[in-house]
Amino acid sequence: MNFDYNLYRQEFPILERKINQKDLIYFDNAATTLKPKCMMEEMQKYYLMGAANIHRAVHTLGEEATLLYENSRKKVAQYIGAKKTEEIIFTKGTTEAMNLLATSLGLSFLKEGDEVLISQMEHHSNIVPWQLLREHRGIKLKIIPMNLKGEILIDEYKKMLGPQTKIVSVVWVSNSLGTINPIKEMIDLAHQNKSLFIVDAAQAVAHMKVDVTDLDCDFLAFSAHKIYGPTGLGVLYGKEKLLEKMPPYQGGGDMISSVTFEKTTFNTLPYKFEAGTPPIAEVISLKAALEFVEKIGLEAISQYEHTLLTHAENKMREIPGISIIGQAEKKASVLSFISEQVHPHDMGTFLDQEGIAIRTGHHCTQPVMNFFDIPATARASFCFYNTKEEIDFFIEKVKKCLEFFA
Ligand code: C6P
Repeated sequence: MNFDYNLYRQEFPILERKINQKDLIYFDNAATTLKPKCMMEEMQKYYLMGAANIHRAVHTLGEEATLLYENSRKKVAQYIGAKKTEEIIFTKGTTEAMNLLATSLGLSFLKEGDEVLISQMEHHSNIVPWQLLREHRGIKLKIIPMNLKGEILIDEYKKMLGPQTKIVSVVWVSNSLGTINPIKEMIDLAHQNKSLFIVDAAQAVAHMKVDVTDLDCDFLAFSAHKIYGPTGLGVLYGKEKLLEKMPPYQGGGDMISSVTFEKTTFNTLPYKFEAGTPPIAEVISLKAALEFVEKIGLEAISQYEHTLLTHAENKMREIPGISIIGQAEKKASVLSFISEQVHPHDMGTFLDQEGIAIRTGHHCTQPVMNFFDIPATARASFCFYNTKEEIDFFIEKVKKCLEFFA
């Protein structure tokens, strides 16, 4: 396929940087993507020419800012196929979205003995909030197992669904293994069992089409910074009829309809869940990031990234002593690996000297590391501004690193 990455690389000035006197090769896209100029221009425009608060002022600047903020909500709704803007809630990130759900949904829908199913490959942000709820509510947390390739065992999942299963919450694309889970099939099965389904789309949203209406998920969360947007911002999609029934997660300005010392009534959706002054500049600039991705086209992006991943995996398999962690049939963007001789942190430090940024560690998925009985992996994660030439250079340096430590 012909994908002209040079067209898009120009949008990322950071790619001109030298790191340790070498051209930067950025392979840490799963941690956070680089930021395009078009997104930063929107943020700068707001701060320099329009920095008013939203939903509060009658003056022109306030109305302009409110319009831009709400236009961004419309963009997000359209981008993920939500039917209504009321179903889009801005949060601090995927993590906050998960905490909101575990708290608000947990406290309103769950009682002692109810079960929440999560998978073996969840990020800590889809484990710990449920454990906190378990302390308060006495719910049961059950773990859907996976195989050694890093694939969820669907037959086991089917068996685990039962009358007590109230919520299933699963990652769509694993950040430490790259596995693309069969999320639609899992949602259908949960719904046949009358369970609600939450999708962690943090690693999916920049790499594949997300359509919440087609998926029919009840909730879906992602972080703006993983899709070329700003940090400190996330999105929680929820079905309106469920969000309506849920209590607010935080109290403060903007989320109320009226307040007296005796009683407070709450604002309508989505404002009920957006207490206080939100990250206005970030929300406004997310629209530009999503439009940028749409301009390139998700179909083209995912095809191109797939060729990068296949190329990298094929080359990696040729290196003696290296094992790829996460060998699912369906994968996106992530290549986790370990070496018999070199600790991942040493590998990361060595590669950094060559200008290559990868992530090393447990990737906030310690249960995944425990499952494979390893302390950490080295992880290269790709996106559309990466190239096969960068991968070839990276592979050469991985080999050099092994030689160095031998
Ligand atoms: N994964 C990584 O390097 P926040 O931090 O709220 O933006 O996203 C949390 C999160 C939730 N789910 C998945 C699948 C994720 O990958 C992440 C963030 C980063 O893999 C930082 S640990």
